[in-house]
Amino acid sequence: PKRTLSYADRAELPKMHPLASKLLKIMEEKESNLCVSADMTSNKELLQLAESLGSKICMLKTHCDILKDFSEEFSQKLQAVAERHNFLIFEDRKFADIGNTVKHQYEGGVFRISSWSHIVNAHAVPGPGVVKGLRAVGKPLGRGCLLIAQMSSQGSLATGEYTQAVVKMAEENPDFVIGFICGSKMTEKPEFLHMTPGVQIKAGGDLMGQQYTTPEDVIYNKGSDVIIVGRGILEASDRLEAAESYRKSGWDAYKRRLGQ
Ligand code: 6AU
Repeated sequence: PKRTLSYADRAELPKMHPLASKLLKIMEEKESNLCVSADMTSNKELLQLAESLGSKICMLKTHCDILKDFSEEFSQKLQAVAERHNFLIFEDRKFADIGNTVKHQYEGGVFRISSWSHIVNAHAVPGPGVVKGLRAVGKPLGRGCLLIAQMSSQGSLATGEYTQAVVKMAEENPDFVIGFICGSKMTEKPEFLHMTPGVQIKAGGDLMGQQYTTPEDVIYNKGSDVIIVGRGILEASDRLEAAESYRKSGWDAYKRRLGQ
């Protein structure tokens, strides 16, 4: 077992970011470390998915720029579903520009991401200015950010020294950076959350470089905290049944990690 503290214990740590603490409490309460990647292309489909899987997940991840009919009304409805089912919203925007530009991309434009998404992610490639820009918008709203320390895709350049520099950037900005997108545990500091995409019940990949590992491997062997699952659930004939099966696998692996 790579981590001995429970999600509930970590939620109470004095230096824990309030948003990360909220997520950990949701995870414990719903017995779910599952984030569904809702990669849908219409508002209606996405809202239906959020409604039907809401009870199984701690977080719902969106790509708002693949929705053909995104609207403010949609984002309000999504927030209402998230409140009703008690999950957080994570817009997978992968910001990667200078501080001043990401500030505008986060706050404004058509999507007004900061107004509805609890969590966003960013590449660290521009340097700490990217965090500064996002923080200027997100911190007053109680939002949080994940830095992309590693990627699940084949041939990813986010490795080695780059990954280590991302971890350092997160540790230097704990008032806004709440964790990582990564394949395995990046830091011993229990305040940081580790979220891992590229998860399916069977290891493998797709035709465009995505690589999959299992919930058990991610949570038990690699010491990550949250599994992010898209097509493993979206392409199942019964999505609810698939979501329950990922929830259970992720939770069983977590219990095993705790030695229970
Ligand atoms: O389960 P899938 O392969 O259908 O979907 C995985 C989801 C997609 C990707 O955009 C995203 O996870 N993702 C990310 C994230 C979350 O930042 C990083 C990464 O390295 N790999 C990855 O697949 O919506």
